[in-house]
Amino acid sequence: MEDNHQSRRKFIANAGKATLAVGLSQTILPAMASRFAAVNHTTAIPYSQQPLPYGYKDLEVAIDAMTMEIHYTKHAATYAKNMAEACAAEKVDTGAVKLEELLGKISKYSGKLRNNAGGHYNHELFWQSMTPKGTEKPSGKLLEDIEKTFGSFDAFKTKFTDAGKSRFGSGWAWLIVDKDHKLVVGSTPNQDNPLMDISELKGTPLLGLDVWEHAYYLRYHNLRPDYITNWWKVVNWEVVQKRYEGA
Ligand code: MN3
Repeated sequence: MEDNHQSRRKFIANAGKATLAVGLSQTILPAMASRFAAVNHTTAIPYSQQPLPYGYKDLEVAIDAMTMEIHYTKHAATYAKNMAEACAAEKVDTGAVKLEELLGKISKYSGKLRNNAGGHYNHELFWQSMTPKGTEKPSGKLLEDIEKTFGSFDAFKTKFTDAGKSRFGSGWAWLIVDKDHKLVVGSTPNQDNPLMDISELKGTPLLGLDVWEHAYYLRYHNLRPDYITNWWKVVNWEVVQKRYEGA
């Protein structure tokens, strides 16, 4: 079982490298790319929308297939497209400046770039942070530090859930590592995020939750707290742990 898992991971990693190397992701390998997307969770998020690492219906325990499809193909795709337009118009050299660096000096750019680069980054992080094989909690150093910082894992969950519930209007709830390498829970409005120089909450995102109505309205209607409660079932703690190790 473990061997299968290992070799599948290796295959996924290699398939991803090959796909990137020859640029086939948009041409002859779309099905493969969407099923075996290679995601290096500790490196930068690219400027283009990446294939989902699961199918639209695979997170049904928390998010319905139609919401996933519309969210990914319409909302998130539009952020990526508008970000590209704004980068071109504002002469951002996307080959030289990482998306994370751009967000760090976003106050120098337009509102269009702020909203759409934020939207793109946030959604890419969000898709990676979920899995059909969600585990109840992380392990190792991350779990230890969460317990140390917030008192217990349940206390952390409550704090994060409250951050999402109480974010007025649209926005995101976050678990981040701040500049002193402390774990912090908070939220940001609209498509802002903790990498932005204009953000009150500042640090490296480990886990982000989209609390815009488009993320849950079809199934949960006005019941944002129910959406958050179910969302915990699909959190990819393995990915969050890797981000923590790399932060
Ligand atoms: Mn969204």
